[in-house]
Amino acid sequence: KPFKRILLTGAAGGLGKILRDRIKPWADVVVLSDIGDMGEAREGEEIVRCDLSDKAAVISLLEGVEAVLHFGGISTESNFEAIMAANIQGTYNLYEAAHKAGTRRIVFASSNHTIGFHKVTEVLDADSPTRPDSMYGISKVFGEQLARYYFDRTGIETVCLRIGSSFPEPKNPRMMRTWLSYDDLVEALRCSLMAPRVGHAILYGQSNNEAVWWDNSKAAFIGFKPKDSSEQFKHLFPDTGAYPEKDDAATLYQGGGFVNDGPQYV
Ligand code: NAI
Ligand code: 15L
Repeated sequence: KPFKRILLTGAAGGLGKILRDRIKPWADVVVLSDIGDMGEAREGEEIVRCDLSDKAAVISLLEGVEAVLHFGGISTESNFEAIMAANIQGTYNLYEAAHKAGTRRIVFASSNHTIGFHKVTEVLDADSPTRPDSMYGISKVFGEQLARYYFDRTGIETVCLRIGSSFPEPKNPRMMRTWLSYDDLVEALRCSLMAPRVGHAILYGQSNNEAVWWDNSKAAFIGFKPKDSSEQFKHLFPDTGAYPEKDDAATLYQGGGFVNDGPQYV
């Protein structure tokens, strides 16, 4: 197997549950971690209940870990204090612990909400300016920048995977653009872990959908070629011919409803 020991944070979450079995072929031991219940450890697994905001616990969690899939944290908009503990303090703890442990590579589950306030008429690439649409999105921008800093200072490599919408199927017309199938998610992670050099990279996590907002050509060295397409779900969202209201923020911006979530500023 390519690795002796890898760590999946957020293992009790929606994506963590899917990834748990799919990443097993990549390591002799997969360490699964979350604050939530992960059930019993199966063969080749170790389970460590750990709050990412607890620095001492995260330092011992990383011991001997060669690579990390960092999926733990708050995954939608919330209050800043909660996001600060789980996503900002938590991701800092992870990088500091990875540095101490000699971990070589991290795949950071970043999000399209780092760029959610770009309009749906724009096409973005890895160098487009961030434009977060929420405190949640801001925490992911922090994670991406932290990863860049740790690469420049310590050489830990990170692929920041800006996941679109990774669910069994798209739930609305927006997700026809942003959908990332579970198979393509696993392939993006495999490529991100196995590519010989990744440095600090930004990779958009989207399937091979018909209409897309994100161009991955600047991350071609990772070799990610999505195979699925949201077209198979086209029948779920028939075109009514009606145009969205011109002031409907959720259809004007790539972040969709996130641009309206949370506190309103007047
Ligand atoms: P989820 O909310 O189902 O899973 C997140 C997990 O992190 C949960 O099991 C939760 O208990 C754990 N967690 C939260 N705070 C923690 C803390 N302080 N310490 C330890 N664990 C903690 O979310 P999902 O959908 O599985 O997403 C996983 C990751 O991927 C998240 O980081 C999310 O931001 C990111 N992502 C997911 C997308 C999707 O379409 N599912 C899209 C973009 C990003
Ligand atoms: C995310 O970042 C969230 O974690 C996920 O629950 C979805 O809302 C997704 O973005 C999305 O934009 O569809």
